[in-house]
Amino acid sequence: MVKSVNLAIIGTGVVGSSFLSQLASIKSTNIAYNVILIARSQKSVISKDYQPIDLSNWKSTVEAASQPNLSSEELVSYLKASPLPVILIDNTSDAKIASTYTKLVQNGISVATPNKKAFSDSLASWESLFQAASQEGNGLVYHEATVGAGLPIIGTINDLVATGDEVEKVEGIFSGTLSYIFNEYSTAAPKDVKFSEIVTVAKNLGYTEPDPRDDLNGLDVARKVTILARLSGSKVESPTSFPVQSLIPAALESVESSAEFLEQLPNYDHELQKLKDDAAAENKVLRFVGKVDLVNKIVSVGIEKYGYDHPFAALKGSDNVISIKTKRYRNPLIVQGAGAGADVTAAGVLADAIKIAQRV
Ligand code: NHO
Repeated sequence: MVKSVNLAIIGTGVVGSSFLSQLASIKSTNIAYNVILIARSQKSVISKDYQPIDLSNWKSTVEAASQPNLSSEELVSYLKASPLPVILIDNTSDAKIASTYTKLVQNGISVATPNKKAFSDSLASWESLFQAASQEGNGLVYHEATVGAGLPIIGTINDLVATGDEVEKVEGIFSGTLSYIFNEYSTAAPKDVKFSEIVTVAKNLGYTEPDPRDDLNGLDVARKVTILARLSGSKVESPTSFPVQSLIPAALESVESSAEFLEQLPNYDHELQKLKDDAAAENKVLRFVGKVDLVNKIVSVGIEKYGYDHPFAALKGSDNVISIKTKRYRNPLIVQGAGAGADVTAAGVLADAIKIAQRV
């Protein structure tokens, strides 16, 4: 008999749309994935009798969504009454949805998500979520795509820890945007290019957030580092509880529009230029990295220098790279590849949903 699970999908934006396309073409012989709810920002398609929603024309189905979105309480009770095991797929960055995970999990509903909010806010909410997920009969929680999109980072660290290895140091480039900017800005072969020029190119290519300051402030990297630190055994309180270097010149923090910010950024190019020139004098490049040093108990996010022969110096495009040093891996284990983009992120979420479906 084919096993069946029900999926409730929240968010149909960049990642959510790619997730639905991948799900609609999935070739599974032993598990049927029935979608019972799809929620957009205001309206939902909800299968009241838990019969599968037809995904063959999912775009028009989603566009025609007419039911008001369920409140958190209504969502929990609707999913709890499902006759089949349920997985909630949260493809939003909504803190409110993230704050319902513990309740969902306590009611036997599993969660797969790229939404970093629930994993990088207070340590207390992380602990209560995973405490709930460890109880027999409760839902499971998978969040591979919260760091490095579809790259096997979180599953790898979880496996290392579960098999008794001890993580000593995690270090990496976790922002696709900042990876691109520094890979173009600071290179082994001399390149006469200004920081502000690269930021503008990245923005025009669509690599940055609508306001590039949301990439340059380092907070997205700090959230990812918080998650990795906690998985590795460090009780980091929050993404603001350790030093995070912002690449936004202090004077431009309160500039109103992103256009005005980009216009004024060239006035501050000399600040990073000096760092870049100093690094080049030592045969090194600059990279924007997150670090968790469990031996010396240091967590940080900011610019570091790496020799031309270091794996971080050879990075291309917007790739992510992570180096994990453990008791067993004296030479660090390195994972590298595309760490941003709709398809790889959605694939990370779908792979998590498949893993959950195999376990429930
Ligand atoms: P969108 O396109 O804004 O889509 C979110 C949708 O959810 C919107 O349509 C919004 O209306 C809807 N929504 C919000 N609240 C809702 C609610 N309560 N009910 C129903 N619908 C609601 O965002 P994305 O890009 O699709 O992102 C979705 C999630 O994936 C976010 O949590 C994001 O942080 C995460 N994520 C995205 C990416 C990416 O490539 N787009 C990545 C990782 C995680 O690998 C990526 C990455 O890290 C990129 C990063 N900028 C980098 O490294 O440089």
